Amino acid sequence: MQLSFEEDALILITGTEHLPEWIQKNDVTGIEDPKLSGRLEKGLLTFLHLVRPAFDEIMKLAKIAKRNFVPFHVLGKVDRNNPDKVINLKMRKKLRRQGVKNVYLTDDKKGWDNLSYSLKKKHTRMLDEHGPLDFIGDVHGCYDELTALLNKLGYLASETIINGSIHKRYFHPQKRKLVFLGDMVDRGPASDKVMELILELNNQNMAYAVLGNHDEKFLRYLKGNPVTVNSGLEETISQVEGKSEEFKNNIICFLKSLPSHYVFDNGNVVAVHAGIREDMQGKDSREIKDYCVFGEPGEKKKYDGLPERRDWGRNYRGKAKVVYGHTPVKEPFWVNNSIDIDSGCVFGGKLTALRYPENELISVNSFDPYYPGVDFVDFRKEWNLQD
Ligand SMILES: [Mn+2]
Repeated sequence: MQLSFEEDALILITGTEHLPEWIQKNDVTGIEDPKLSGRLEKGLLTFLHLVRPAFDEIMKLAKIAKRNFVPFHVLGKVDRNNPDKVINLKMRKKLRRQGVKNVYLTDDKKGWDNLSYSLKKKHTRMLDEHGPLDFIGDVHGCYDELTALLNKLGYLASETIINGSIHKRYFHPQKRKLVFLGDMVDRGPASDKVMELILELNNQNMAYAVLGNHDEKFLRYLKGNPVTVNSGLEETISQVEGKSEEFKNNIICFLKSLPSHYVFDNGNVVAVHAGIREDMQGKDSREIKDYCVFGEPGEKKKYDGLPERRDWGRNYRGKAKVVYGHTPVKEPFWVNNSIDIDSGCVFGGKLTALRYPENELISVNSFDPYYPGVDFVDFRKEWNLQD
């Protein structure tokens, strides 16, 4: 039988004195090993071997896994003739009741010896994608500015006519690729055309995208879930009204497939909408998704009563460069190896791209303040930083 683990899982092997041969010894660590927490923080596959753990001990491990945002599995070899107090077949139910979903217990000796496992690749880890990459901040339906920016960045399109219809193929002479930082829709004049273009670029393996809070809400709307139609969603709805079901379904599929963030280039650069801590990079969980898409949960409230969620960069100490958007700033803002490149195009600012690895900023001024009245944030002033 073949089991399947996530690349960053913590797996408890129990009920047996000897580690099975199908486990890579390099991936095994002890509960007292000081390296354990480092491994979990980095999201490395980790096997832990405890012969007869107490139930509380297993629950403690489940908590540690949760704190590190990694999946937890319990693999146990059970001896039917010698029922153990803790490791027995009844334990499965008990663990599942406590929220440990991945429990594999067997009393089949042969089956145990012949187990094997495969690893599920984390879709947030794109370590082999070395670029060069062009990160683009919140587009918010600004189609004309987007095409102008792609032009300025050197993207070209060739047109061929197949069966009477025009097919556009995009390419960049330097083989560059695009990374959209979320909030592709809402507020602006042509979210429909922006989505159409990004879907096409993605189809042609020319573009990645991560999910933004506006995209997430638009997805919920398209799926027919109840949403409050405000903050520019009304524009997007009117723009996709009357479009084909196929087009809307393609958007649903695309948005559903978007990860909370991407880690590129051997872990050197991270793309995310609102922000991300170092210990979350390359993993995924409900909590990480919320953090990446909506920002750091905070106590401080904005004027409209919604939580203020933008302080994460101030405390960021990670090695990876983090490129993000979400909070409109007059000028892209570097702090602690992170950069906010949402320069508020839809509010009358500009649409900005960061070229990686060059670290060069390229932007196009907004053609029209489509959605005026939003305050640009000045992090320098807000955090009392020196120039
Ligand atoms: Mn946003």
